Amino acid sequence: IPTWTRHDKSKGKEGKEEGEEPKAVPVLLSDKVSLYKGDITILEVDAIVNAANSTLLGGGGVDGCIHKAAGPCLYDECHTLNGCETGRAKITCGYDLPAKYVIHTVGPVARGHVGKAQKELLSQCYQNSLALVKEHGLRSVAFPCISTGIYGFPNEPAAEIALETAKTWIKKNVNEVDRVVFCVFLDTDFKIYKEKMSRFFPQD
Ligand code: AR6
Repeated sequence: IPTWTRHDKSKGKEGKEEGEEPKAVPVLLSDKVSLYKGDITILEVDAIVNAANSTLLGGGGVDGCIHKAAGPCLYDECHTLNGCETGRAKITCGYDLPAKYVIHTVGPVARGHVGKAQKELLSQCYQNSLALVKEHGLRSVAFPCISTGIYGFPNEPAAEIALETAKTWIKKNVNEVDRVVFCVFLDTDFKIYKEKMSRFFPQD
């Protein structure tokens, strides 16, 4: 019997027949993930993830958008954090964002070349961000396509790593999270994720 369970929706409101104990059936991992194309700063989730740099003091890309939308208090809090190593993650409040928290992670610089070390570091970004979600009792989180902009990690392998890492983590921590959103910004990423999500998170 799998460790992740849910009530069977086909068995009515309470997920069970009259007088019957609810049956443990496997949770569909696809129920826990979403693909969204657009600006991550408008998402009303418990946490959005920022693709930051090791200073945590802002920059361009999604980092710039998040700081602009969150307001100057985000910078002030980031200033107290003493930076962040590549592959690690740190959490702050969300301030003026609809998201309650921002999880800042630092992706590897790839500039088109991906070796084993960069792949592992990118996977660590997702793992360490999800670990903070669990540690702080958060239920929903949205990820941008970490490292695939200014840091130049090729889009397709980056998507594979994001989906594989999230899948493995959700399987192990299925009761710890309600929703993981993959927030893509570019048409190319939307196409890549749409195709790959049905493979990593099949509907049945
Ligand atoms: N919402 C969602 N995704 C976005 C947004 C947005 N508002 N804006 C851009 N993206 P990047 P990196 C996408 O360059 O490669 C910063 O200067 C973008 O299209 O933001 O990890 C930091 O300070 C791409 O798909 O992050 C670092 O110095 C994805 O976000 C450096 O850039 C990531 O692109 C980090 O580079």
